[in-house]
Amino acid sequence: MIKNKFIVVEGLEGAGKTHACIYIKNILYKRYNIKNILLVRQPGSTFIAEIIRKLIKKKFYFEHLTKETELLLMYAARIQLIETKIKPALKKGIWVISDRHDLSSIAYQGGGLGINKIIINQLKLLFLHDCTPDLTIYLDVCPKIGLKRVLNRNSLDAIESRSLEFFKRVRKTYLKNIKLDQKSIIINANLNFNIVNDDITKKILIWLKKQHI
Ligand code: Z5A
Repeated sequence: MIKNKFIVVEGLEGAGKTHACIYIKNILYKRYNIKNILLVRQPGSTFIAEIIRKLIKKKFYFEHLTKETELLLMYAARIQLIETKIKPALKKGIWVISDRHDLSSIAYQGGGLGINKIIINQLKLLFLHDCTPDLTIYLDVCPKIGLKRVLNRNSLDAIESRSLEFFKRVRKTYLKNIKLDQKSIIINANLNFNIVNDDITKKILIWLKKQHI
């Protein structure tokens, strides 16, 4: 019997995560006939977590959202999603593909906003327990390219409007952490869709083979 997995896709905005999640779902379905797949995004994917998502993305001109509040809101949304959807799905043998997970908090609130890593790791220890991904796919895009893609799509939200320096720190933190993670794959997401897709296909097929799937 094929054991279901928890796959996470990470990267800066405009890296192509949303597209990659759907693409990976199709690989699992078309090549392995895996139909039970839950696609989720963070923050979001439950009624309450989607409300938190709206709050985080909104620009407030009359009050400043502190970095600690932002971190705790991200975690609140994450815990809500894990407890109500991800864990129950994994228990039932359903595959889960998540657009972002806790590495986003390390990269954005840790690297980007400068919150001490010890605090973020404490939250991880307290609330995530064994809910760690079997595989993290990091789509590496340089901030200028990623933001340009997002700008072409719509106006920027509260986080997307931060400085280029902020996103450079986020990327640096991503790369530092992902290189230490044995269960990860790095994709060069600066290239065009076809090349990115081919790289994802090649690397995920190798990984699936190693999992005896
Ligand atoms: N956040 C956080 O700070 N801490 C946390 O713990 C968590 C999240 C969990 C979520 O907003 C925000 O929350 C995010 C981080 C923060 N904020 N920022 N900034 P979101 O979900 O709206 O943002 P996102 O996760 O970055 O999604 P995105 O902007 O939609 O990016 P994406 O999913 O990686 O890309 P996409 O939707 O697949 O593609 C974006 C556009 O680029 C689209 O028009 C594509 O056609 C184009 N694209 C993608 N790849 C390519 C290539 N290879 N070539 C050409 N064009 C491309």
